[in-house]
Amino acid sequence: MIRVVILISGRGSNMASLLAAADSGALPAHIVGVLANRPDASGLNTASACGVPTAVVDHRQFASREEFDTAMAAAIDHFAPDLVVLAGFMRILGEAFVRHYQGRLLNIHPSLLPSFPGLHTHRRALAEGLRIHGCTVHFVTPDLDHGPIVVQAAVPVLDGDDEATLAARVLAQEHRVYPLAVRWFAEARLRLADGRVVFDSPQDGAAALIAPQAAGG
Ligand code: NHR
Ligand code: GAR
Repeated sequence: MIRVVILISGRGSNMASLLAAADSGALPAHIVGVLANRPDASGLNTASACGVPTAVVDHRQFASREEFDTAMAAAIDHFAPDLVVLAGFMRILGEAFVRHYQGRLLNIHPSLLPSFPGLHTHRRALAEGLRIHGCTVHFVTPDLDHGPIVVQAAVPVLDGDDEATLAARVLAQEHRVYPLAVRWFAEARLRLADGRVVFDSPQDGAAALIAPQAAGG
């Protein structure tokens, strides 16, 4: 089984979905550690309650981004992971860090990339009057939210949606696709080669999920 480290900044519901998948046997991976850049990240308590070791590397304790990145990488490498998973992790990572984990660093982003890289994606989707929104799992590259795409899930934007209702609809799909992507990686069906995503067995379109409720109306 591959060793996985999860990086969080807050609630950690995506982390919890991965822990649940690993616990149930649906995800053949050993989640060996959860790291946060904020001591108050509530997901740390969830991880501890599941018996997963945790650590905090508080970005405010470092004079520069590079020093934070170096300390975070040391804390990660202590767990000797095969895969590092960003799950609601809110610090931009530098080129040296990203290069160190090239091909074994995944992120989940709450938009259908390449639309809306960066922050406040649900607010921006509503402001643009989008009808279809969603989430993307991608390999992390130095170019923020522009790494090679692994899987996306789409949801409708409904009349009357606000940021909270739309975020919740997208989050439900995040909890489907992230365990799926990590499982493909764990089963060596997914890898990065020459900067491109390669599936070693055909995914039969499974890397494009349309939420069931999209069919209604
Ligand atoms: N780092 C690199 N190099 N490449 C990516 O693709 C990354 C990354 C680090 C994080 C997650 C990303 C997201 O999914 C991610 C992808 C934080 C910010 C941000 O602006 C933007 C995108 C993402 C994460 N962070 C502020 C910063 O100054 C801090 C914001 C805060 O603390 O609330 O780092 O959306
Ligand atoms: C998720 O929606 C995730 O996609 C998003 O934050 C939320 C974290 O929720 N990530 C980003 O915005 C990264 N900048 P969680 O902590 O409950 O998994």
